Amino acid sequence: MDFPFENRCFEAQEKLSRPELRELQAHRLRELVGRVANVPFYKDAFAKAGVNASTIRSADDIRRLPFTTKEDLRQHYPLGFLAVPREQIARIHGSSGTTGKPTFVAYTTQDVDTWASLCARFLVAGGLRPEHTVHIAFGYGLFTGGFGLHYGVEKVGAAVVPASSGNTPRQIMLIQDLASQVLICTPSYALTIADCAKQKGINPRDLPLEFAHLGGEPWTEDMRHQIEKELGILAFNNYGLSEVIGPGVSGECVARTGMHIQEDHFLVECVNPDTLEPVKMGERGELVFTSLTKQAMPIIRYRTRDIAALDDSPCPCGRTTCRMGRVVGRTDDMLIIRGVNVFPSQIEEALLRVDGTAPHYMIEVDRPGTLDTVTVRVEMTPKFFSDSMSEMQALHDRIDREIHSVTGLRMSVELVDPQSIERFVGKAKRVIDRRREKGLI
Ligand code: DLL
Repeated sequence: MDFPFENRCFEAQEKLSRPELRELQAHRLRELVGRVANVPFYKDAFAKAGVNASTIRSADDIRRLPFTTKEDLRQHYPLGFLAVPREQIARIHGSSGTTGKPTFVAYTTQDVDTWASLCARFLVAGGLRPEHTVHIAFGYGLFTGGFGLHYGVEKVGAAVVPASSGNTPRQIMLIQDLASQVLICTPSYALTIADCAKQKGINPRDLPLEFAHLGGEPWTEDMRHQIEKELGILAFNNYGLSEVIGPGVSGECVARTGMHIQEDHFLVECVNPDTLEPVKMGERGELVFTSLTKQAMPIIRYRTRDIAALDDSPCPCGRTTCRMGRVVGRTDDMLIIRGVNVFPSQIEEALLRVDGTAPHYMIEVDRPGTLDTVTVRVEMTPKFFSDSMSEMQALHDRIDREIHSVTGLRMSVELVDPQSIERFVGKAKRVIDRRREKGLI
């Protein structure tokens, strides 16, 4: 499908020459180091490393600065990383911690405005125009997805339908009745919408949607094809995390060859998570971001735990910013099964290669004796479900082979009824690790 918009809408800072960009980054980094000098964590860390604003001469000097981890943020709960007086805070969001308390992030009025502009930028890069109506099905709350994208869409001048999450049948009614052309949510929720439409007897391809900006969780290229086929749309990927700003860190342009990182605001590094040394351009590593322009709670060298590769080759769209590939997993999501490293996304990739399965699955890892076991429960599509036993066995064997070829491991595959795996309105949860519950890892 051809993208229906020309792609000439970008800001000058998205196409700086590399030396110009590095100079701007150096300047902003120097200012940043000065601005956070009174944050207790950075004050101590800078003193230990013997750095201050005057020692920052180039963007490469980032490597002399300390890393910041989620644990550091937890230790300074709730707002110990604040770099401005409390009265300057205009907004507080929180990251979706799976356990315990959230990690809070604060914004000044100017931060909120910068954030909106960054979201607007990637939305425009992926085709959003003022004449569109945009359905946002991200939760509005502490999570940065809803409000972040909301203000971005407003900045572009398009109409927002702030549907928030939940009640999928009602979401479908809103999309139909308000004729939204653009959908904003997680990739898994886009599929839930397609599923629910089918159950209501509506062909999801007949919905008015033309394209979607999806993010907030890992997904595969096969999942993109599935979403595009089911809903008859183009699906764009965008990435971000609360600690750095929220959505707006990077997003795909119409060329869809990786997500352009908004490098005038974020300095990116890709490091080996064990040695913390930079990996070669194009190699996968852990992404590390420094927020160069945030005022309320800037962060230096934040270790995201997200594994992806960077790509600095020219993009046909004309933007000169470096792109990041899909996040293949998180260092803390990586399963070590009988000594082999496996990301849930590899299992998803294998499942989506097999016709007859739906992209709804759950991975359960256990260690009943001394060996790890993995059970992959995967939904069959309704058509396959009604077919003969021998066809089901063949389907089972195909999945088994694909998983083995992608991961190198044998896993036990269970085909389950259509609609029997839980659907998620926010981020999908795909893994249950009983070993963790039993205190074995
Ligand atoms: O998920 C921010 C966001 C909202 C981004 C909406 C895009 C759209 P957190 O809740 O802090 O913030 O979770 C951040 O989600 O470290 C990644 O592991 C994951 N993530 C976000 N976007 C993507 C993506 C928001 N496009 C964490 N692909 C990050 C893969 C993603 N993983």
